[in-house]
Order: sequence, then structure tokens, then C-alpha cells
Amino acid sequence: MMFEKILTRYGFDPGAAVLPFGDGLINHTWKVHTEGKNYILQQVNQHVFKSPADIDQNLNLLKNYLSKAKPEYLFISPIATLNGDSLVHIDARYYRMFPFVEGSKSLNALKSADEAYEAAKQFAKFSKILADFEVTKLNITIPDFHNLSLRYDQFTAACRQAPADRLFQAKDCIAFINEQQEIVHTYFQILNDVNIPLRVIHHDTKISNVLFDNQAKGLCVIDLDTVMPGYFFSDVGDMMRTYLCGATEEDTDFEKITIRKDFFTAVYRGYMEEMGDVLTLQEKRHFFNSGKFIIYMQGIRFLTDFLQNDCYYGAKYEGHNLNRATNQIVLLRQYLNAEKELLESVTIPR
Ligand code: GN1
Ligand code: MG
Repeated sequence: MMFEKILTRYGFDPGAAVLPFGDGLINHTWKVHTEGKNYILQQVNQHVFKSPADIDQNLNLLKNYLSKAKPEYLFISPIATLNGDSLVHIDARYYRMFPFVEGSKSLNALKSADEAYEAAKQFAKFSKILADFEVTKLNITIPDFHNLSLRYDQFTAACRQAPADRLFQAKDCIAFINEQQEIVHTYFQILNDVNIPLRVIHHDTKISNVLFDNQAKGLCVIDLDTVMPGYFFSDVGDMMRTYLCGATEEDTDFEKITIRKDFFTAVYRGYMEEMGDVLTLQEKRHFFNSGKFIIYMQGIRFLTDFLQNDCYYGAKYEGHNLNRATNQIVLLRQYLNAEKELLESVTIPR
């Protein structure tokens, strides 16, 4: 059996209980219960991550750097097999094993603005403690992952090739994405600004990627496969996308999609407390735009996937990715409507 082979590599009891864990869309994750200690086992999705060894190398680079520069930081990296490997290759698949942080918990949804504050602080802290790390040393684990203009081009290509019935069902979403093309232009402008530098960015700030302690304080960030050179707006924007609204991206009751202003101020406060002296003035000025880029991009990604027969995210029911795209479009509408009110609630430097 697959699990037996894996467990044996680590010197664990091959009969240890291995149970599905978490709700990630991309990798397979399990919790491994061994005597005395628990672990998280993950199979890397090779359709998405073409080179698992690149991820492994990144994690090792960061681990070595932080163990010297910030030894007190809780950096969760894969443990080694009996052979000393942090990545295992079995039957054409790749796996890693992480220590399970006992007493920690992750959330599937945010209930309070304090949680948003704590999470924003953790993602900011991660970029901050790596601010002096030579970012170009990191491998790019998914090329053009948050390249909005490329995502837009892929979307227009998907529109040209989509099956007629899907194209018809998606027509309102497609029209909205096209109407908002201005967002791609703003993105272009800021990419060409030398004052928007490449940093070590997490690129997947959903709340389930933060570990909390039993006092509800943030401990650290996890799910580091998309950690690579990137721009501040990816993390800030993905927090806007996933923290401001009480409904999740899976919700189909679109009436529930509203913006919680106090969560916006909490993200701002938490992020700025750590990254306030690192970010440039130009980055700070684009704080609100971050949300536009990333909500828009996620809408495009779900919609493109729907038009391409769900080949990336998969679908649990018919129309799943169209619903996800609609959800993100409603969220973007609400976010744009709230712009003035949100900007008035924080003091963004001019
Ligand atoms: C994917 O695997 P998961 O759920 O952590 C995706 C993110 C999306 C997210 C949407 C590598 O993240 O970019 O924002 O789904 N990760 C990848 O839920 O595509
Ligand atoms: Mg993830």
C-alpha cells in the first residue's frame, strides 16, 4: 500500500493511522497519527506544481536562512526521511511530511475582525522577516501564478474555445470581466513602477493557511508551496478576497456576500504593524487596489476553468466553477462599491 511505503521511509510504524485532513483544493493532505507524535502528510499536485523539487529547495533555503536570522520564528518545513530526504518520490508521486504543531488550530472561516488582524500580521511578519533574504534565490514554483494580464489573456482564449453551452451559461460573468478590464491596465502600471519591488510573498493567504494558538493568537503561516518572488498586492489582495466577506468562495447564496468594514481595518492594521516600515509609499498607496487585482483574478480563474471544463479546480457538481466565479464577481462589485467607505476608515499615505 502507498501509505505503508511512505511511512516506512520515515521509519514510522507502517500501520499508523492516516486520515484525510483539511480542505485545500490542490494538494492531497492527511494527518498521520503515530505513537506520541502526529504529522501532516502531503502529496504534491504535479499537474499544478511541475517541479516538486523546486518547492523542496525553496523550503530548505528559507529554513536555513531563518534558522540563523530568526531562530525564534516557527517555520514549519518538511522533516527528513531515514535517508535524509525532505521530499519522497514513490510510484511517480511526490510526498512530504510536516510535523503537526500540537495545540495549534486552523480556521475555515473568520468570525471576528481580531482573527483577520492576527492573520494579516502573520502574513506580513513572514514577508518582513524575509525582507533581507535575496528573493531571486527562490525558485518560481508556478510561473506567472499571479500574472493578471496573462490570466486575462488565458480567459479570452478560453472564451474562444469554450463549448457553446458553457459559453452561454457564463455570458453575464464574461460581460462583467470584460467591463472591468481597466483593472488589468492599473496592474500593468504598477508592475512598471520601480517602487513596487519583488518580495518573498506567500501567494495563498486564505485563513486556513494560518495556525492559531489556543489563545486565538496567530502562530505562523503554512502551505508554503506558492512562496516565491512576488508583489505585496498578492497577499494583501488575497486577504481582501477571503477575509472581508462572511460568506466563502463556495457560497451560492450571493445575497450573503457583503463587505465587513471592520475586517478591512483589521487587515490594514495587522499588515501595517509588521510591514509598515518595509513597504514603500507607492505600495501603501495601492493597498486598496490589491483587493481589486486579486478578487478580479480569482473570478477570472474560476470562470476560465468553467470554460475549460473544470480541468484545474475540478467540480463537485455541475456549474461549480461558474458559481465560484459568480461569487467572486459579486464580491468584486461589493468591494468596488465600498471603496470610498473603506478608504475613509484607514489612513493611507498620499
Ligand atoms: C487554491 O489549494 P488551495 O485551496 O490552498 C489555489 C489558490 C486559489 C485557491 C482558491 C496553487 O489554493 O491560488 O486562490 O485555490 N492554489 C493554486 O480557493 O492554484
Ligand atoms: Mg493552498
